[in-house]
Amino acid sequence: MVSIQSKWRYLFMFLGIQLVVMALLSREGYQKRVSYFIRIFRKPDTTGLTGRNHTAAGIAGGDVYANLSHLSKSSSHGDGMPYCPKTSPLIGGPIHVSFPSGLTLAEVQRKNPLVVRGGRYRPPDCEARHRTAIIIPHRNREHHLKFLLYYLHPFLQRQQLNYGIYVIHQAGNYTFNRAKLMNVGFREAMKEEDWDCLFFHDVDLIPEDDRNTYVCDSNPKHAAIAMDKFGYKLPYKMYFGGVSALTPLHYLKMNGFPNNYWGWGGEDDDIGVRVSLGGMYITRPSLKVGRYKMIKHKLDKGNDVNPKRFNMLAKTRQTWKLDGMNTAEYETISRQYMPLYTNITVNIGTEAGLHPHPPPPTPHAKAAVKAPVEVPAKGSAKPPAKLKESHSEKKSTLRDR
Ligand code: UDH
Ligand code: NGS
Repeated sequence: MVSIQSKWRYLFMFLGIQLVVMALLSREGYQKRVSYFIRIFRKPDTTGLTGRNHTAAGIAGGDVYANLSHLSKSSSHGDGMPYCPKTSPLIGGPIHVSFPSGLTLAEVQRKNPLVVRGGRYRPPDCEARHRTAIIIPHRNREHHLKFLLYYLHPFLQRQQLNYGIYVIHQAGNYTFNRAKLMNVGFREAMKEEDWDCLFFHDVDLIPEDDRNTYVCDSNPKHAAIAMDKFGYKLPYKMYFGGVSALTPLHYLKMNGFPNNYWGWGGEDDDIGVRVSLGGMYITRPSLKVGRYKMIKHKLDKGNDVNPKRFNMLAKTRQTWKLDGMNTAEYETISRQYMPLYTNITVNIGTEAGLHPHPPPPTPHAKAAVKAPVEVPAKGSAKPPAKLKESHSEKKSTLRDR
């Protein structure tokens, strides 16, 4: 019969072996699995002092800047660097997202010392396996942009990506056009670098889990599958809004995005339809990982609901080859390499085109033209109000607030 004493001995021996196995696994690089077991035995932290917190759905979130402090500027970027591991060891899972007042772009810059001019980054200690461009359509959302940059930079660094952030800023006050700005972003980003993946990213969506990797799949990916505003569920099966990821090949196969959705709504559904018209299908991360918090806001001035969107959507099958990347016309007003992003300000025109013809003169105006008038002095005539040359537009670029 086995005595109680020897039972304890066997139990201690068993636990000892477990510890040795865990130590060995940890040395071999299985830290994630080991830390999973450790977490099971550890009591949950309730103090909140470690930067952990609980989101509305009860998932613990860590500080997005944890894991990054050891990366230093001094690490050299040589030719013979090894590739980064397939799964980044810096990934930590759920991220705590909040929007404290008083955050400045200068503070975001200070917290991201390895980000260089134009919002570009490469891991300092290994050769990135992926090159990802983030394209953000933008107008009058500087406050949201600041928060997105605060979270996105460390999020992408934890994924050991070679990345660049592009803000595509619509000039003027004419109705907003999200999808056309994405076409601009695609073309302008690809001019600069051979990106292998492009993330089309609303400015007000903050990712809440860094296992949602900003890397492309073999088919177009809808990353924002679980938003807080939809109760962390997909609102409908074909939803393709918020954040999506395409390779340049995917983008070209579907002729990019439509240029003719002016105002709110429908353009993301059109893009979703284009995916299947281009012979592809939508992939998604899991609901657990593809989580986003939206910065609350109302519908913007200059982005009224588009009443034509349902009629247009009904015709995507007929229009997708005639309107898209192949017909995207715009004028680049400025390209600024800011410390945390590249800002591209563009004139995308209106439904009537880039330089719509002036309306025909009214009978009253015709009469005025016929009447003999005094000839203005040389040089006093006003130049046409072309956005490209407009000084005020140049001034409307983003600044630290
Ligand atoms: N955006 C701007 N400025 C604008 C409008 C839109 O930067 O003036 C960009 C921004 O990146 C934003 C994205 O376009 O995240 C999408 O626009 P949105 O946030 O207005 O769209 P969303 O559907 O929110 O997320 C709409 C709020 C209420 C709509 C109710 C309609 N029934
Ligand atoms: C659909 C819109 C999409 C929009 C989605 C979510 O109805 O553009 O709602 O909207 N499609 C049409 O209007 C045809 S949201 O709840 O974010 O305001 O993205």
